Amino acid sequence: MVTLVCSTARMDSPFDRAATAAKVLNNRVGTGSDVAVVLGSGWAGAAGGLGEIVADVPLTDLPGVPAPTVAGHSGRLLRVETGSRSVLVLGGRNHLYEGHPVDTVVHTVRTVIAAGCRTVVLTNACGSLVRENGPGTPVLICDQLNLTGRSPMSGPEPPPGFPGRFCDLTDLYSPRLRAAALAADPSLREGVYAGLLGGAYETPAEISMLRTLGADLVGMSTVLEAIAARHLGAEVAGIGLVTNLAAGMAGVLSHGEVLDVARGSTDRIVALINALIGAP
Ligand code: 8IG
Repeated sequence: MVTLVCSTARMDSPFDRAATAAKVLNNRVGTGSDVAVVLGSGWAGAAGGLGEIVADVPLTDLPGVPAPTVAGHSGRLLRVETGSRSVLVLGGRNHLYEGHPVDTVVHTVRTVIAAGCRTVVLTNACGSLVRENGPGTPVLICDQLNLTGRSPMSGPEPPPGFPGRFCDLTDLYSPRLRAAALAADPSLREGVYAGLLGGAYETPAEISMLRTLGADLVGMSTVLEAIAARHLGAEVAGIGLVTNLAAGMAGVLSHGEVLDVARGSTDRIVALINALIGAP
């Protein structure tokens, strides 16, 4: 009886669910991918610029991935060959504000790492607290404030064979990858990304608070995926594409404008992703 309970708990671990999804992934698109790129709202146009698309399946074909509910995500999982790297491009993500638990939010990132990816590039659309970094500016994420009140390292201790939960986040965003991006695009700005639960955008008072806390960018994604990826030993990079100045700094915020701005910046962000993944 006791054994049965334990083995059920073991099977139920989010890490095991990711391993199961990784087997399905490798069956569908082939093994040997080295890099995963998660595309945020409005970034879908970047996928084709990375290389030759050799596989294209719905993200929801992976067990445990719920359908995305947010406009601006393709919902596709692509395998792209750049010449030097084999890249999994995730055209969408699941957010806390959609009502998903933290393990669901980080499931695709854990899955691509279980499938063999050692580098994870997280992209998003976000607000900027820095007036000089206006709409259309990509900002390299150098560090983060996880203000979601959640962590992918909460819950039962990771099962045997996985690192313990108390992972070091000193170099969460890889200094090596940041240097590569800055070498390729010396005018690139860096910033601290504050990740909130979201749903609604912030109030101006909340933006003042976030500025005091050291935030340069604000959004509703990325921070949990970054922690989950680093915990599993991946090298992590992040790029926030500013689509609006944060609340109280300009007019009112609308998701439609967000998507328009993102589409206009495709070439620069494709070049940035290529620099991060070491592609020609
Ligand atoms: I795009 O101003 C985008 N996403 N929290 N605040 C938050 N998320 C965002 C914002 C913003 N803009």
